[in-house]
Amino acid sequence: MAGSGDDNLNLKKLMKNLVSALDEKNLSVKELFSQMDTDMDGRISGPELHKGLDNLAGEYLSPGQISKIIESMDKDSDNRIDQSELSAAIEKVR
Ligand SMILES: [Ca+2]
Ligand SMILES: [Ca+2]
Repeated sequence: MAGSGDDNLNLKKLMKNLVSALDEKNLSVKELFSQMDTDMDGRISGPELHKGLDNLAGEYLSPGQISKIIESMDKDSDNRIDQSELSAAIEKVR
């Protein structure tokens, strides 16, 4: 039994979709970051990521999936994605 349910996330595929959305819109990582960081505190929080992925890549994800993405990118474990963490994650799929 797999039983992984809704939170079973293909992160690699998701990141690829995000990167192709970026390329399509001709956005740099910096521009992506500032579009997602709506309160401009220099970090992307769960709700900001949720909204950003929905807007940019058309990916509507569950809170559990969002936490997994943050976990996978978050190198300094502050539960937020900063610009270098985002760009490292994007470089990995390019
Ligand atoms: Ca923010
Ligand atoms: Ca972080």
